Amino acid sequence: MSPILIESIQAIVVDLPTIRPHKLAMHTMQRQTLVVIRAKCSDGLEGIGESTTIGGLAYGNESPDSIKQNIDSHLGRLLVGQDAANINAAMLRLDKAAKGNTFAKSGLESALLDAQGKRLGLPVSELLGGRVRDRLEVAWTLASGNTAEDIEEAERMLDIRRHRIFKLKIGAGEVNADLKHVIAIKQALGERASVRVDVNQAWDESVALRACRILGDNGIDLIEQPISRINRGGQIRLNQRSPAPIMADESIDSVEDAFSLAADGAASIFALKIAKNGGPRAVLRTAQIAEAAGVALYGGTMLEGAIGTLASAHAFLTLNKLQWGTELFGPLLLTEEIVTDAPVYRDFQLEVPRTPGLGLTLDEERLAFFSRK
Ligand code: MUC
Ligand code: MG
Repeated sequence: MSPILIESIQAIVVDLPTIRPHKLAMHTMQRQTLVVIRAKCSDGLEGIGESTTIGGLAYGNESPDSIKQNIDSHLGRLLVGQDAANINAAMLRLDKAAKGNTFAKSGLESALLDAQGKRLGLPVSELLGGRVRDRLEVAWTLASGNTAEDIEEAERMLDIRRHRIFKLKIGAGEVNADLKHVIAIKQALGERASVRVDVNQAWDESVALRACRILGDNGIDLIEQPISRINRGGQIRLNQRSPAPIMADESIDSVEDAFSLAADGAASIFALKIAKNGGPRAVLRTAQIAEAAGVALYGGTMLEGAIGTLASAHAFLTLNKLQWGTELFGPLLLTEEIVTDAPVYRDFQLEVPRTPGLGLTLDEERLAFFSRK
């Protein structure tokens, strides 16, 4: 039987409005830009994937424009004519020809998995070995930048039973003001919620040592990426001294980074992101390293829309342990959808479909409307 071939790869830049500005240490998002991948195959099936980052080049070293350019000029061409059903061979071909580019590779890997799932009539979670859960706990990020507004938003989320874990984005402001903001929110919510912070590398070690102690002593459950990803010695010392656990996010730019962080004891929790490892299969390699090293896991996001969110979710469903839940709330930050059925959030959890592939269908009209011309 002749193999089913990949016939074309398309990368489409899509700009979508958000429910409010989303304030991070390095950037304030006024909208979100997705790169949607379409992989057409010779059996008539199409796989969809997503390669999304935050704030152009503010977050990492790929931007929506560079992702599209590199897929159009290099990565897509390498895949055309290849066996669509052999995802190992396809991704190996990309890895041999292109260093890094994990965001672009993640969208491509997701699209190939979606197509293969549709072909075999299996959800992507089953292609990845099988799910051990059907739903995922989902945190919400409070990032309006205003304490009273954030408390109001958290209360609303608790009332409607959508979230009971809150992540606060800090680091842009003066440290004492940030600490006051976080502690006020924790005091307002008390034991009804888990409150965590993400500093997005904004502090140096001297600030972080004091701040982590204060946060831990005030009931903050987790501290994400307090200092630069480059300062490995500082990360190790903080991991030993902070009363609240330290999570690595930006420090993991590849599966190899995960290994060296684990070997050095530089974090006790890893944020798993398909975009930073090169896809749903690649992120599971980082998870396996963590599990072997006794590092706990959290299902992270790059604030992807429905496609990237479900590609992540299918992978996270297969993990033995996901001690810290997930933050797969990206679609809830957007006011518009480009798929026909939005992901379902209920009772603090995301429900992941059991339909073939990722379980999503593009809404062609909405996609055309929001695509960058
Ligand atoms: C990050 O650094 O974790 C994830 C949730 C959120 O609000 O921002 C992202 C990025
Ligand atoms: Mg983070």
